[in-house]
Amino acid sequence: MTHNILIRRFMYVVLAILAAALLIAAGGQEEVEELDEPDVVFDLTAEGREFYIAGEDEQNPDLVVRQGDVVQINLEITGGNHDWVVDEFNAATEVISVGDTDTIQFVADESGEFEYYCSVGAHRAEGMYGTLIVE
Ligand SMILES: [Cu+2]
Repeated sequence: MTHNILIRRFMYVVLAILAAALLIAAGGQEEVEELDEPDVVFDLTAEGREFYIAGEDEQNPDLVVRQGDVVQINLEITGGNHDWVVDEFNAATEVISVGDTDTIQFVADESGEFEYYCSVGAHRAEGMYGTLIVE
């Protein structure tokens, strides 16, 4: 009897240690996603087949940055489901819905003109793209 109780207590201790280790591992992974200090930030909204710089009227505006910039995109969806993607920099937000936001960062380490677009459905073919200019 006493022997069984000891084994049971031992198992509880082992389980508690495993649970603590899992919590620590999970916490460590979240820290990896911490953001750098950006050189340039764009607050974008998306609805219909257009991106906008928040508060401005121009549809799918040129986004201009300097080579080497840490670029931060804060995307807010104001209609439909969309994401924001630039293939050449492996930059892509999640596909998100009305009222949701997602933030990504990437380093614009190559100069030139690159297409940013929405990868949802046929949005890109229907005109939901613009130009990221890296000077
Ligand atoms: Cu879209």
